[in-house]
Amino acid sequence: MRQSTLVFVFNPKNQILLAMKKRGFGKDKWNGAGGKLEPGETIAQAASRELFEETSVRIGPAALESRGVLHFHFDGNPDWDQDVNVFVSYGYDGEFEETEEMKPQWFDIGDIPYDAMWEDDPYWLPRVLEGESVEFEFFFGRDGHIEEYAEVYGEIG
Ligand code: 6U4
Repeated sequence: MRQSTLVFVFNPKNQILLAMKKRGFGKDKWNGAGGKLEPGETIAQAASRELFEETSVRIGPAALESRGVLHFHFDGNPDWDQDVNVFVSYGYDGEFEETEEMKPQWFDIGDIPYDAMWEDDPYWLPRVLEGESVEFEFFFGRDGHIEEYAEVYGEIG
């Protein structure tokens, strides 16, 4: 399946950086930064590059902690199917800036705008916030809502 990335950065005030997607897939949703891999990249390199392109902050691939993978299936749109590799980072240098693609903003951990995020996020993001690694399968129906989901148990790298 197509590999994609998603990065959540935290600041010393224990706030999470979310960004409003301004165009394309997931438009008008708050989410971490991320996107597809380019040829020759590792997953962590793609995560680092997408974070920079979307928020103007550079966090090197080695400073991104892997927190699992989410397998998404979209009924009727198999070209949207993707394995989203989740990363977190607790350190960064510089200022997050709005870009063509995303508008970043800090949120208190207790104030995450789940209503304006992907419908799957409440299933796994709280677990990532607790320090866990997660693996799930999500099946979205043609109406854009989750039809079925399952946690995948096993070794997570
Ligand atoms: P390009 O072609 O670069 O403009 P890009 O903006 O990179 O596309 P895409 O499709 O590569 O978008 O990445 C989609 C982003 O949305 C990735 O960070 C993964 C994330 N994502 C996809 N489905 C998701 C879902 N169901 N829940 C979620 N994040 C999801 O929380």
